[in-house]
Amino acid sequence: MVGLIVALDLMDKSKALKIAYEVEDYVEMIKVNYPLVLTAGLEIIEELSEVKPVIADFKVADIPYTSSLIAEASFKSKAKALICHGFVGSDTVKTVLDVAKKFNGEIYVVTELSSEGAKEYMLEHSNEIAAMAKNLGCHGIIAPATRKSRVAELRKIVGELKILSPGIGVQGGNLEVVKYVDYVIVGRSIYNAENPKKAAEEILNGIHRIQYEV
Ligand code: BMP
Repeated sequence: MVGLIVALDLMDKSKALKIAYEVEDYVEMIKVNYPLVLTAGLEIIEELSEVKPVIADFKVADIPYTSSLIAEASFKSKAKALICHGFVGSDTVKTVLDVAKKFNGEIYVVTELSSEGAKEYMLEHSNEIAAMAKNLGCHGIIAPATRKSRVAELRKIVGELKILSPGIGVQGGNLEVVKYVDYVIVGRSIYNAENPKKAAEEILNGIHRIQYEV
């Protein structure tokens, strides 16, 4: 069954915690990124972990040594998973994966961003990045809901690896992508909604409707 991940890109710790508890029945995981961690501190990961497993979306993109420290800090803070860029190459990805293994954690690799700029440089190597993530034994990839046909292609490359797909709603992607993915990541359409709980419920219902369409 395709699951929903809420992205809490908020700059207000109490609002982030409030929304996390409101949507907990509808989401499988919570994704945090720099906006929240830079304002609320790394401890927010542990606090949100009380609600659901947390993915630290730090889009790691550094030399292996520095990346290993970022991974270590993330997993020590109780992150279940860490997102790493793939364009940096296999040495960095392998290094963070080795750290993840020590903590029983997971690594998800960005193939191509959901934004337009990805077409300038990332798209050209996205298939190779996906293959690298699979060959190294990563847990999955991040692939753009804004380009459904690309996600279909990436699915063929990664096989059983998990695909987490952002870009639905404000970025213009739609739920049709659920045919190729394991999770959709949704931020603003949930946390900016008048009723985040209802928004999450509606998105999850939409996911199930499309998933079970014949
Ligand atoms: P929103 O639904 O508000 O557009 O949020 C999408 C989330 O997914 C953001 O946290 C963003 O950083 C992340 N994301 C993305 O949008 N596209 C990508 O290619 C990779 C991401 O991690």
